[in-house]
Parts: sequence; C-alpha cells; structure tokens
Amino acid sequence: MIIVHHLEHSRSQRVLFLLEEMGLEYEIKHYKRDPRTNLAPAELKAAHPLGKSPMIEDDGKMIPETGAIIEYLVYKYGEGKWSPEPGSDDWMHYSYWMHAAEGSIAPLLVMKLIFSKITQPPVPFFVRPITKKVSQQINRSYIGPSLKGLMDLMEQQLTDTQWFAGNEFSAVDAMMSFAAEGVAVRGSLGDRYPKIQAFLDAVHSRPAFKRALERGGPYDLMS
Ligand SMILES: N[C@@H](CCC(=O)N[C@@H](CS)C(=O)NCC(=O)O)C(=O)O
Repeated sequence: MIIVHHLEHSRSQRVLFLLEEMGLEYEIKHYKRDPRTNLAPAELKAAHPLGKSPMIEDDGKMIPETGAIIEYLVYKYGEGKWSPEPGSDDWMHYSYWMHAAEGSIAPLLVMKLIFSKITQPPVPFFVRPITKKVSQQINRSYIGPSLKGLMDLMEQQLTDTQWFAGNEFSAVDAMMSFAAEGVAVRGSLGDRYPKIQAFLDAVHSRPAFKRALERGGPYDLMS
C-alpha cells in the first residue's frame, strides 16, 4: 500500500490529486505545520532526513520530491497512460513542465513569499523601510520579470494545447496544478492570463481533485 506523508497546506496536494486520478489505493499520514514557524513538524524529519512533504512510501522505499514521485507512480502503475508517447512533441512539453514546475517556477514563488515576509512583523518596524526597499528592488529587477517570462510561457502552452502536454490530461497537469495556483496567488493573473485561469478552473472541477481535497484536509495555498 502506498503511504503519502502529507503536510497540510502544501504541494503534497498534487500527489493526492494524481493518485485519485489514477485510481490507486493509498493511505495518508497527516502532518500539521508548526503554528509559529509554518514549517513541517519534527516527525516528518523522523520519516526522512529532508523532513519535507510530499514523500511517499512504497514497497519499503521512501521517495521524496514531487517530480520523482510522479514519475515513479506513472512508471510503476501507469500502464502506459498518464504520459505522452516518449519522444513525441507532447512528451517534450511533458518533460519540460515536469522539470520547470519545481526547477524554475517554485523557487521564484518561494523567493517572492520570503521577500514579502521581510517587510512585515516580526521584523522590527524601524528596519522595515530598508527591508521593504530591498524586497521591492529584488522583485522589480529579478523575481517579477523571471516569473512573468514563465507565466507567459505557461499561457502560450495552454493556448497551443488544452493541457500542459497535449490535449489530454496527463500527470504533468497534476504537477503544474500547484505552480498555476502559486502564480495565481503570488503573481496575480488579472485578465492577462485567461488560459492559466481556465486550466485552474478545469483542475478544480475534476472529481479527483475534489476527492483529494477531502482526503488531504486543509489546503490554504502559500499561507
Ligand atoms: N521541491 C520539493 C519541495 C518540497 C517542499 O519544500 N515542501 C514544503 C511544503 S510545500 C515543505 O515541506 N515545507 C515545510 C518545511 O520546509 O519545513 C518538492 O516538490 O517535493
């Protein structure tokens, strides 16, 4: 039986989403964030030295890192479904977004979150004018333009194809669901990114996503 080490309010949600899409049986081990630091509790470190979520346990193996988990599930249980034909154009997109989600998009979202936090308490009020300037400068010169480039690319992909790797839902759409939620919250879609918004709406209306939410519990993104 697959066990998902699932931290509340986290990107582990997309692993539950894929498991539900694939119709696989799994158990969830729930973890709560530390209310003061918002980090994972020590018990998660006891399960694996990284202490991050998601992680899955299967056949006595512990597998961390969302992309690796998704590729493992598709390879081991996918029965040839959930990913496009290797080498095809759709597969190139599949591979690109599978890596870009955590390799390029997530680090920028985390940086944006961190730089927003240094402008708020508990940073002392008399330091905040400086941290605010630093935060604005880094947002303007690096995070903002880099994120815009990726959001433009996401929008273009979803204009060319209905999903991230062709016109059929695949595992990379579960991977990209958190990235799309992240850019919607941290990057703001406005009316410039209707295809990303439509992708999110489509994801949120899938029965598997709803079931995953019910089983996973609280999911207040990027809190
Ligand atoms: N790239 C990793 C990121 C894992 C990660 O940072 N997870 C966050 C949850 S969104 C976490 O465990 N945070 C708690 C902590 O750092 O203590 C993945 O996609 O699996």
